[in-house]
Amino acid sequence: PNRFDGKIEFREVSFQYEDGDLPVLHDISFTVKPGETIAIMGETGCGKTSLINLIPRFYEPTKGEVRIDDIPVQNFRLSDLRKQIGLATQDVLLYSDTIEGNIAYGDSSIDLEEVEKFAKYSAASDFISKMPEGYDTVVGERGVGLSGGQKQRISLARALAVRPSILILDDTTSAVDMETEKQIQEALRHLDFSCTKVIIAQRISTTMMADKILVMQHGRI
Ligand code: DGT
Ligand code: MG
Repeated sequence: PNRFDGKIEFREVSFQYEDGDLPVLHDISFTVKPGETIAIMGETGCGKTSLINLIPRFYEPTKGEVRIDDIPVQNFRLSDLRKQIGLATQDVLLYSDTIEGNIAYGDSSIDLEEVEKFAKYSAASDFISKMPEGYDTVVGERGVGLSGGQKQRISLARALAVRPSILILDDTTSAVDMETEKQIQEALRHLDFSCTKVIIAQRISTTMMADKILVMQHGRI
């Protein structure tokens, strides 16, 4: 399909890393309806990142099944599955490239106007426009240094720029202040495309507006 409706379903999913000696996810079942926002909370090490990594199939469940739009994820071609998922990972990776290049990374057909729009959604446009070369500023290993919160916002803009039918944010606003975060939450609610959101966060202020909050402990909901 060109776009997923965005229903996500976990059916009794358990998962263990191949080199691990214990399962890190136990019997996880939940459903997210198309367009809903689900938040995942829980102490460090409880399995949040491991759980979301099963959606784009970075790993396969040891038991159970993950479905999107009622189809098991392993039935999609990997490229078809992944191009519909916008993911901002917990460890932000910026390429040695301009800010524009970093945001448009997922799609070479995105023009500057679009890039600016996604930067606005992610509350990054203000600090970008204050940089000496704006969107042409080179960042990453060989470029100017950015703060943790600035990097997170660029990574969020990149995840949005593919107009994903599923958006996954892993601790993506942990390093931004509360006021900026509020702007981001507000923008996420008014995207100009339909999108199911999976948001991992520590702060209740980030997850408060979700349709559903999963609280995890020791690999269980
Ligand atoms: P966070 O990000 O600190 O809030 O923690 P979570 O909730 O994202 O935890 P997660 O899913 O990274 O880790 C869950 C458990 O799995 C924890 O005991 C560490 C272990 N684990 C994570 N990644 C790997 C891996 O690549 N290999 C192995 N063997 N274990 C891993
Ligand atoms: Mg994590």
